[in-house]
Amino acid sequence: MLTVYSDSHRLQNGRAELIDGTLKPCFENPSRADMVLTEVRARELGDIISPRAHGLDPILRVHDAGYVGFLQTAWERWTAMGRDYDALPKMWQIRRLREAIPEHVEGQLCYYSMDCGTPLTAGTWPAITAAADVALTGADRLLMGDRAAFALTRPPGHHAARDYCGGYCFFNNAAIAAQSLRDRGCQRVAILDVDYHHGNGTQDIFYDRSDVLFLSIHGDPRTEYPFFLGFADEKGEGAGLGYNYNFPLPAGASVSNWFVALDCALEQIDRFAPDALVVSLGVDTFRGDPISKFQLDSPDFVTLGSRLASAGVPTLFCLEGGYAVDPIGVNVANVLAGFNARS
Ligand code: OKP
Ligand code: ZN
Repeated sequence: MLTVYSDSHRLQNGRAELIDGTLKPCFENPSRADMVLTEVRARELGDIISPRAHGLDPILRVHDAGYVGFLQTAWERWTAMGRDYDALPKMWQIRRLREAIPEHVEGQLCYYSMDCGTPLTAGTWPAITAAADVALTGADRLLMGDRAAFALTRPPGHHAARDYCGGYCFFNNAAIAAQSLRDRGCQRVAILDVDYHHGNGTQDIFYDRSDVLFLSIHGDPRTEYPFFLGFADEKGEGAGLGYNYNFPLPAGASVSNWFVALDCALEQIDRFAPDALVVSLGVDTFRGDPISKFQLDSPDFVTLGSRLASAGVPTLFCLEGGYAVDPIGVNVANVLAGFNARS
């Protein structure tokens, strides 16, 4: 399986996030991608190529133009005010506050953010456009007939919705790739999100559509981030009713229960008979993950890859979470190797 990788991920390098009441180094940092790339190389899983630039059009198919424009100009506007530190929002347009988009860059930062853990930095724009290109170049390969491709996307994307960032995500790489596959000939695309956290952004983007099936297995939002979405009764709306599946599992759920949920998801994917499958591949389901509470062990990721291959659908993997940095490379490579062995 081919890997698409860009060094530009390094440009997203936030300084700190608020953890347990104090500022700590960001969990979502460049070393994550370094570990994954090193392991993919060592295991000789396939060629590693650079992305091709696809421009903003495929991003604008998924994201709001005002939001994209904000991300493109925010750092320049932020620093023009004499601020040389990471931009983080400190309030939200919550109930009964005015809905108008503020003019001030700080107001806009608040308006377009879901949380305060997603630092907008000097290099955010080049990093997130490169990540979208990584995903889109992976999609190119499926359209060329490849059985599968791995888009080593960083920062991740699945919490980013049409018009907001959050959960370390700015552009929804998986959604951009899925939409691009639709626009270039695939009739039906399924997105399976196996990250520990619910893919609220991806769900939001495709919620009213029947051409993109979204399924997510994740920690129950009654106790886990992102708290406000990811419940089992969210089934889609309008034409999309019946094309959204959430499999929330209690924090601490066993590995066997996790794989039961995976089988349920695969059954729905089989029924949907997609032309392509996009996997939002978070490996923060690992038992040693510092911010998550599932129990998968490294060999379980081989099983995951193998089961995904059994769907028999051209598959694009997009990297999402995974914060146990030392084993992240092994865990991701295990998924890809398990897939390769079965396909
Ligand atoms: C991103 B992805 C930490 C709060 C949690 C957000 C988690 C984002 C996860 N005190 N911070 O889905 O892996
Ligand atoms: Zn996650």
